[in-house]
Amino acid sequence: MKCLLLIDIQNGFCSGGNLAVPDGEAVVPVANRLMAEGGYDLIVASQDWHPADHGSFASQHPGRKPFETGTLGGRPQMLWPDHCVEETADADFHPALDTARIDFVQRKGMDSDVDSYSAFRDNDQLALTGLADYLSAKHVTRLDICGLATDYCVRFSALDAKAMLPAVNVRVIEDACRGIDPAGVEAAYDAMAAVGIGLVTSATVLAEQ
Ligand code: VGL
Ligand code: ZN
Repeated sequence: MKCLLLIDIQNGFCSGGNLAVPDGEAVVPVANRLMAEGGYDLIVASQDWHPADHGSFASQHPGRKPFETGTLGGRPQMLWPDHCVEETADADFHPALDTARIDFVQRKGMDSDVDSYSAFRDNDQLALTGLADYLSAKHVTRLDICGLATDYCVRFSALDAKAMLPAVNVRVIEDACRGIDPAGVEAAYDAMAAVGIGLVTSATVLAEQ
């Protein structure tokens, strides 16, 4: 079973969103083409889905500003602008994303007391979302990952996929990802390569058909 995992292709991470990733919406047509022509048996999308008082928001830390480092649950935490608040337009998938092709949506980040970059588990690695069990039950053997943001949720989702599903061939589709910080993107790709996550382009994936 070949699965495509789309990470957080939401309004909040695209132009006009509360935590806009530079050029974030550029991943939408690539993701749509991959869903339509990539030969996937299963398509899963993650959705950052925070309560309005989420502890990763700078607004919850008096005197602190977005993009400063604070603490959450005793761990260093990048403080973000309020983003992807549940049931708001910021948390919706980008309107041009072909959501009719998505088989399963994995929400994450609902616990105010811990952030969850990965679609598989919280940043403290305690609570699991259940996505690893879901993919195992579907007998997924190849997992291709793309979306937003390369240096946060794509990075930690890919690393967790590799760690939690050791039998699965995990790849990241680079031209279907965009990141927040160029140095962070480079570090993310280095960390992925170091554990054997394949880096491919959508052209390579489409040519496999
Ligand atoms: C993300 C920061 C905070 C992401 C989510 O989707 O990469 N980044 N929440
Ligand atoms: Zn978030």
